[in-house]
Amino acid sequence: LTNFALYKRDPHADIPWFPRHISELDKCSNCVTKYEPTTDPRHPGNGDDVYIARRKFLNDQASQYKQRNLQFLLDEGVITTDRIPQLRRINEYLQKKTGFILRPCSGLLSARDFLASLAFRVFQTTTYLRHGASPHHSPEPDLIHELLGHVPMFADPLIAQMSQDIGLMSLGATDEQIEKLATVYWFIIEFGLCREDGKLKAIGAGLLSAYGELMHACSDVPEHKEFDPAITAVQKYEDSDYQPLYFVANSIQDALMKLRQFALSMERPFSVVYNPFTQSVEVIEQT
Ligand code: NLE
Ligand code: FE2
Repeated sequence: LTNFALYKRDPHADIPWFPRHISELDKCSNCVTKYEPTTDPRHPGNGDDVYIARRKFLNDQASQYKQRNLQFLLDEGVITTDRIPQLRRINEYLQKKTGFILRPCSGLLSARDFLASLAFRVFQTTTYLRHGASPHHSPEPDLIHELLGHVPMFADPLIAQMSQDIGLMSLGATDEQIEKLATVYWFIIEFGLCREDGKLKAIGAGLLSAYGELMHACSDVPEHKEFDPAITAVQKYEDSDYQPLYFVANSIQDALMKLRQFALSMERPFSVVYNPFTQSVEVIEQT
């Protein structure tokens, strides 16, 4: 019992934040300053301006370092500049990261079918390329959008979870609920923004694959509203041109939590659990 007490949790204690995924080490880079050559005469470089400038340059670069999934895809040779990768190769990569897989689809799917596949961590993907006349923006998904927009994001555990959650919520939902879920998907997974260090950053795949719209989204031109699934779900969206309005999340984690809160408000006479061992959805009826 005394041993057990070591692990007893005080529900009121503030638990210090700690990283739960390797990517969160981006947040573990606070430096303690001990010997500062600019001011500390004990530092051998004190007074050496060239040394101090070079040291600062390298430190500034290191502080900007982020684990980026796109960089991993490039480093591992999954995405290269000289050829289009096979879905099989992308899938090997995604399977290791989050279990997501891409499967080819032959055009625009109904929202119901598209969302249902997300419940299984399957992403239906187009395989043709956008027309060369407009490389910075395509009104419809294409291979560039899927590979450079979605794939790095599906390698992120929280985005993968958020996508699957939307998928699970869609199973057996009414037409009206599907419409809302497709709209939330649109505004967060396709065109979502989030704040990082006071700056707007894109998390949506539709922005990451469209340089032109990305610049527009982070400028003062469009309207920005706080991401709130209940409000976002009923917002009209633009699918042929740049969005006039974007929703901004505090963080991907916060967006996921809000989405789960929203899920509780959606009535459905049963709930579902995904069983990854059998790759099936188990339906739990309310009794
Ligand atoms: N506008 C995006 C692009 O150019 O990559 C595609 C959006 C698909 C919803
Ligand atoms: Fe997309």
